[in-house]
Amino acid sequence: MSRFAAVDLGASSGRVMVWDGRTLTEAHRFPNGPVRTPGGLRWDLRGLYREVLHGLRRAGPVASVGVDSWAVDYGLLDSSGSLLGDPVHYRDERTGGVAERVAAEIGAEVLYDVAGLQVLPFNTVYQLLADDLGRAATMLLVPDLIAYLLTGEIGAEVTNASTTGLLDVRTRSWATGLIERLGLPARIFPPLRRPGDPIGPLLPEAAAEIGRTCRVTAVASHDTASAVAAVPAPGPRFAYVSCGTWSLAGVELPAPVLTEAGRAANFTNEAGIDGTVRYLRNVMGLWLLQESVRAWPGASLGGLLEAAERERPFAALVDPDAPVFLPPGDMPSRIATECRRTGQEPPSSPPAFVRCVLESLALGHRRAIRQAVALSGRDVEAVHLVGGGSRNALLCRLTADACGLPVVAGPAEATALGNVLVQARAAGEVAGLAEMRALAARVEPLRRYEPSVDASAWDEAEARLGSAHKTI
Ligand code: ADP
Ligand code: LRH
Repeated sequence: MSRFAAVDLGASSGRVMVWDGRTLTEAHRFPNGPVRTPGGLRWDLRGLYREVLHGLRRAGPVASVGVDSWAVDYGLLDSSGSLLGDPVHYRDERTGGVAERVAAEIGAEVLYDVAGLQVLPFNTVYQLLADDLGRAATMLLVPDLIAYLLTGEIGAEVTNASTTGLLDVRTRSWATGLIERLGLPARIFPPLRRPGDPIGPLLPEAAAEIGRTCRVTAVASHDTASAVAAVPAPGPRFAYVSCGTWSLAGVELPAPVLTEAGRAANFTNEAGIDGTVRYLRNVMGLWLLQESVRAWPGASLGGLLEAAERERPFAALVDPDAPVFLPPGDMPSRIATECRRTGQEPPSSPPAFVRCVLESLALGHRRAIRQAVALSGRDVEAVHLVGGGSRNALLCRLTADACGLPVVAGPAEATALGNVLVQARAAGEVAGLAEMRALAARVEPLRRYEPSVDASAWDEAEARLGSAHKTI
């Protein structure tokens, strides 16, 4: 068995992981997050690239490396191939009002009918419309940008391209008609590549930094697509929550669902591997917890979660998807304001805030999964919760109770696993998606949480939250 490396850039941390055919080992982990600059909220691309090189140096010899990251964000290259500034962070405010303007001018249903994408204010299409593209020759999504720095090759991997809002969901090619209609320059959209396609060998400069060479292979470069590829489900009757900075909750389907009901519920049809569709909704995710913890100097996540276990259930609930939670900033005070606005006493201590966040998130998971099932007709018997959130036992238990379904937790590094398994498959060392999933089921012990028998408390909690909230 060859060794394969995954470069997996999450919104809160990046890592380089190595797969040897049986185990996944961490070679390097580093923090990631937004940087406030005079030019807006941005990602430190050069810093990230430096960490990637360092991680690949530590990874030792590998046959191939694949790169995945969070979706939607991009860098622009000029005609000489130089980067025009650091990528803008999707939580930057520059897209305020753009989605509404496009909906008024063209019609949200026109975009949905072509791309099948949920409306999130930061979808690439809205970012591009808010950007200055005058000097841009090429738009590269973040993983494609890292692959470009490593190899000099230009391309757009299709799973992540599906998060732009500009990929035709039926043909999986750039939606040229829509691009033209929106007045975006067709020249900036590079040729598409698919998971498993070879990208190229390392550039000599990159190989010198790493101390050896290898090839770079396209993977499912949208981190959520890689995570779903590594959901350790034995058959098709599963829902998933890919739970990290965001919770991506939904089902895997053989074809898109482009109904008006799905659009109204803001469900997305993102591209998965092998022509599958990730029919899901974004739930605000552990961002709510990360940003809360950031506001409490000296607090430890482990201690807070333990204390949250003992807090009174359902003391306060917020809609996790309220747009007010999207930007960075003081999260506890925003949660408290939301509680007051909805006639509830705000939590009075950090553990009480954590309890409020986790119960609210579990309700968000319930709402998304139940809607995914109803809108797609897919019958599910368990929820697979993968990603860093699978290490949060309280969240897993609350999600099982809220959904009324067993939760199977793990792997925590599903994204990196999906990344390396696609490379192993491209190298002919793994047979197909079913074998990938069987391997994913064996990398760490999976934890199973059975739902409590009495779901009435969650029905009441959902009724309390109401359905009239405006969500992201
Ligand atoms: P991303 O890829 O979006 O950066 P991850 O999948 O790495 O996110 O998940 C990060 C989140 O996982 C953290 O914000 C934290 O809430 C949760 N997490 C990670 N490790 C643990 C742990 N040991 N216990 C509880 N939660 C954890
Ligand atoms: C998760 C994720 C998600 C996107 C968001 C921007 O990391 O890729 O699927 O919606 O980041």
